[in-house]
Amino acid sequence: MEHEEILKILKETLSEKRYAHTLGVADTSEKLAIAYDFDQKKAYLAGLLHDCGKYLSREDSINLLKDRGIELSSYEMGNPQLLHAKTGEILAREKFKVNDGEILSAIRYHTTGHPKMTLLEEIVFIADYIEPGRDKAPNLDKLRKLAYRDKDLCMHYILKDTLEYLKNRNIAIDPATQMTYDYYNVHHGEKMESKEKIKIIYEALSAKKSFDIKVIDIEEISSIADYFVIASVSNENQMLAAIDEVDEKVGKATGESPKSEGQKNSGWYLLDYGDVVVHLFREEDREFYDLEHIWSDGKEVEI
Ligand code: DGI
Ligand code: FE
Ligand code: FE
Repeated sequence: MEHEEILKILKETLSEKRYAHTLGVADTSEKLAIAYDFDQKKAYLAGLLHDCGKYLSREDSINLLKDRGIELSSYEMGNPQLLHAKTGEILAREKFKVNDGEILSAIRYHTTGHPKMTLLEEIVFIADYIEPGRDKAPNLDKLRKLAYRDKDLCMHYILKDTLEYLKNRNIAIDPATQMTYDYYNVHHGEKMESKEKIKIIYEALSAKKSFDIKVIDIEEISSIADYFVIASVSNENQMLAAIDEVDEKVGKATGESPKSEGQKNSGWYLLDYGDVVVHLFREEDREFYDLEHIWSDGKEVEI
């Protein structure tokens, strides 16, 4: 369905306030998509439709969901707020003719989230919270900036504030929301640990004259590791010194020893810490293997 037609239907069915919010979420989703290298059109459409189920009454929502054979938890039965995510998915598919599974699940999970969300689900979830029309939540100024810098930390804070809000008002917390918070809490913690480790590696490499040090976040695109650290050395001595220094400093800080691959006297040596993999190259080999190019879908991290 064309955007114009979607906008027309949304304008007719949603309240004026909800419609303005919808445009804000679509717009913010598009901006976040640019920041995180995601399909902007898809993000815009997901944002546009995320609350399309909102106009249905509690009764109509329950009937629609029952009719489509969708089970409802006691939390959903007790909190009409929670129903519009699932009805939204149905309406997006049936009324607005969306058949993109990524968009549909972004709508479905936009209220509670779930552990390990997809990038589009995170984009819509964050946009829903920070779009310009929102003014009630605490920390909005901070979150509006953070969203573009560190989405995982932003997810963590949004969920934390949401849980706090629900607790203060004695509103039942859906286990899905709690599980989402728990996931981002740990996940963010793990990322912090990786970043600490990367700092130590960076310092060790610099101290031994390695150069052109690059850190690439490959978490979204590979299960090999979360980060690659790539560095160049000029000769075999520098290679040996860099390997020893990284091994020693990380070992001291975390107690870990890396799995290693490659010959120390060759042009490519690898220290694998699981979450972080360090690639040491002689200059000419770095050019030859061109890892940066192969992993160019990853995001470069500034140290
Ligand atoms: O539809 P919006 O207002 O734009 O935003 P939303 O879909 O995130 O819904 C927000 C509402 O949902 C807000 O009042 C808090 C509520 N909510 C989020 N998680 C839970 C929840 N309500 C309950 N009962 N339990 C939850 O876990
Ligand atoms: Fe919503
Ligand atoms: Fe919303």
